[in-house]
Amino acid sequence: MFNSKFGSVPKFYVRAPGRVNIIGEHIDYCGYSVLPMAVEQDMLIAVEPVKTHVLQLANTNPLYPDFSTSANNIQIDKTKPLWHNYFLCGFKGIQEHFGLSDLTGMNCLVDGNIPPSSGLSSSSALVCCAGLVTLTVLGMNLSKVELAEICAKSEHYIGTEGGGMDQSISFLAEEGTAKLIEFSPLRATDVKLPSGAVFVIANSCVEMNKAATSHFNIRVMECRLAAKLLAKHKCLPWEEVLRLEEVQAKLGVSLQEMLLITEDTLHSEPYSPKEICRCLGISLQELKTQILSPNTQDVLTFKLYQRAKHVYSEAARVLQFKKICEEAPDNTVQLLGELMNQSHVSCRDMYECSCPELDQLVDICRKFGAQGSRLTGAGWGGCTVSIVPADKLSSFLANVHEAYYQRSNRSLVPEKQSLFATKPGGGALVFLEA
Ligand code: ADP
Ligand code: NG1
Repeated sequence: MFNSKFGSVPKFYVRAPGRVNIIGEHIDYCGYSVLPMAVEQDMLIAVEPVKTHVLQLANTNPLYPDFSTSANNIQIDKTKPLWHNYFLCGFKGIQEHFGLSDLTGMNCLVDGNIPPSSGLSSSSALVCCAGLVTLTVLGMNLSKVELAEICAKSEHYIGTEGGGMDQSISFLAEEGTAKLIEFSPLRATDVKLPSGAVFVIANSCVEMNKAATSHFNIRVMECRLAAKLLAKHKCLPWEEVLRLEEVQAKLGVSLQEMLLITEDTLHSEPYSPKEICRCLGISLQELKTQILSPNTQDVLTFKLYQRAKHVYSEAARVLQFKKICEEAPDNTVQLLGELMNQSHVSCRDMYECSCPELDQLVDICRKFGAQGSRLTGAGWGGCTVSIVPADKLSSFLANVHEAYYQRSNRSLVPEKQSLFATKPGGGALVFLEA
C-alpha cells in the first residue's frame, strides 16, 4: 500500500502500543499514580523521509482520509479532532522541543488496530508513534521519559487536558509486567501481576471521542476547582494550586485524611460558577479566562465534593493494589478484584463517567466468573477490564460473548477487538531496515 500511495518503499517503521489501565482512573491529571499495562494492539507507521518539506499522511483504513501539509508552521484545529491532528500533535511536540522551524518532510502510512474511542488509548498511541517517527527522521535522541513528557504535553493541542498516563506507558512499557506510573518526576516501576489470573478486555461497543465532547475536560476542571477550594479553605496559596495531589502534599497528610477534609470542606450539592467565584474571591471573567478550559467556560454546575472523593479514594486503591501484588497473599486475586469493583462503583457514582452499557457489561463479567470488573480509560463508553481466575477463562469468554455480544447486534464488531485476554506488552519501538 505504501508503494501504491507514494511510489516508493518505506525506510523504517515505528510502533507504539495502546494500553489498558488496570486501576487508577481519572487521577493522572490530579497528580496521582496509575497502574496500566501496554496491550498488544498498536499503531504502526511506515516512513520515508523526503526533501520537499511536505508531510504526507495516508492510512490503511479508508475511514481516515489522506492528508498533506507543509512540515513548517503546523496548525492544529482544537475544534476538529480529525485523525491527522493526532499525528500533528506528536510531530509538533518534537519540532518545538528542539526549537526547529524548518523541518524535513516525510511520507507516512499509518496502520492501527487499537479500537478507537474505546479507552485503550488509540489517540495517544498515534501521538507517541508520530513523535518517535519525527525524532527518528531528525536523527536526534531523547530518553523514553522525555519522549513521554513531550507527547503528553503535545496531545493537549487536540484540546483534551489529559494527565500523561497513556503516553508514559506507551513508551515505558515492558513485556511481562504492568507498571506503576508516578508523576513529577515521571517514573515507572514494575508491578508483577498474579500468575493465577488473566486480565480480560471487553468492549461495550459504545464509542466516546474525548476531544469531540466536553465530558473529559469538565472532570479535569472540576478537580482543579476542588483543589483550589480545598487549598483556599486550608489557607494555602490556592492561586498556584492546580491538582488535588498538591493539596495533600502541601498539607502533608494521608489520603484518608484528605477524604475527611473533603467531607468537612466541600458540600455535595453542585456548585454554580457564581458560588465558586464567591469562595475564591474572583470575578466570573477571571474564572473563565484564568482557570477554565475553552470548552468548559459555559458549564452551569460543577460537582466538586464527588470528584474529589473519587480521586482521593482511587489514589489509595492504586497503592493498595500494588501492595497486594507485592505481598501476594493466598487470596490475591479476590482482593485485587474487590479493589477493581470498588473502583468501578466510584467511577459510576462519584465520577459519573460510566454509562448503562458499561454497567451492564461489568455485571455480566462478574456474573460469569470475574473476581473484579471495571470500566477502563476515560469511560462514558469504551472497554471494561476484568480479573478472571486462569482456570475459568474459557467459560468466562464463552458466556460473556453469548450474554453481551450474541444476544444483541454487537457481535457485528469483530470479535477479536471486542473480547480478549491480554498480557503486559512492550513499549514503542523503531524498526530500521537492515
Ligand atoms: P482513545 O480512548 O482510543 O484514545 P479518543 O477518542 O481519544 O480515543 O481518540 C480516538 C481518535 O484517534 C479517533 O477518532 C481517530 O481520530 C484517532 N485514531 C484512532 N485509531 C486510529 C487509526 N488507526 N488511524 C488513524 N487515527 C486513529
Ligand atoms: P483514554 O480516553 O482512555 O485514552 C484518558 C486520558 C488519560 C486518563 C484517562 C482516565 C488522554 C490522552 N488520556 O484516557 O490521561 O486521564 O482518560 O483515567 O487524555
